[in-house]
Amino acid sequence: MAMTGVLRPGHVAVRVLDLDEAVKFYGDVMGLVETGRDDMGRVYFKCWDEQDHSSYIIREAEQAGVDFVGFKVLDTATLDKLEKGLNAYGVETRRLEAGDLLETGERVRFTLPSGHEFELYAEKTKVGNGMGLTNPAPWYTQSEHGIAPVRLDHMLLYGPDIAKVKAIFEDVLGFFLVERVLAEDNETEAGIWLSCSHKVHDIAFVEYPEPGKLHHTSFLMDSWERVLRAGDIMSMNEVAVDIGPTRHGITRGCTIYAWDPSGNRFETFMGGYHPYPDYETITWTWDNFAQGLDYPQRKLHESFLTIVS
Ligand code: M3P
Ligand code: FE
Repeated sequence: MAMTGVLRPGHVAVRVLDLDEAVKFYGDVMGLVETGRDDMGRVYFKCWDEQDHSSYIIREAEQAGVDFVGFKVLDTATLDKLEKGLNAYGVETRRLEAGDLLETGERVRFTLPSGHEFELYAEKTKVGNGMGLTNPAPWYTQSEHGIAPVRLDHMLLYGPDIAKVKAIFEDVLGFFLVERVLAEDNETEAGIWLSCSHKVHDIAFVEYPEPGKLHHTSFLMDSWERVLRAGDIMSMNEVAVDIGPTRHGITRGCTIYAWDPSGNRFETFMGGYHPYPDYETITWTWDNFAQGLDYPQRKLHESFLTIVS
């Protein structure tokens, strides 16, 4: 697919209850690379194979959860065009100045009907993946440190009015609907999986009465063995695991879900398939949702469906 508009999830800013504990967890257990700290007390991380400065940003707060999600767009002309498109669609935006987020250009911020703060940006300093651009090695020490996901993959957000959220993503931001889960009425969408790329999803939403909630941030692993190794590392470090290792019916992703020490759920994920924008949407009916959630066990895990941060 020729990718010319919104490229990918670029960063997510998450609140943690104890910064030192979180820095240890994300640095040593998750194996993310710390790339900076700012005067607002935020700590910046990236996954080992990411080229841009940062993708996972934490700050200490009274409550866990997500502050904002940022998607990278192709260039500043695209940023301007998408901002105009949002405004014409009735979505109010504001600009956050370059440098407000370390090594990141101007951001166009808006609030989704689901209550999430969402932003687009075109520029972030490229720091490289540590292996250079000439005759690079396939991996290096950082790729073996801790769980060591390859990159930030997607996030699942819970909030109200996902039909309106879907309209913004489809009509203005150029995403397409890859999969959906229907509610008990077999008509209303209870969950939507949206892609702006060749990935099986770049972001997903589940209908939920409370606005602005985080279900999970997902990190890409490059093999099923690496997902199992992530599970080993979780156990060695007494990380609270929610479900898995297993496979979703939805997206066919292979996965483990666990919580960081503050109660923010994360996913170590691999697999799925590679949809094109002309693919037709796959639908999961309510009576089959247990398979959608956990294909081998066919189980509606209570904790997975009810706990958000
Ligand atoms: C994923 C995924 C639900 C399924 C979630 C699926 C909420 O997180 O990565 O495909 O049932
Ligand atoms: Fe996921």
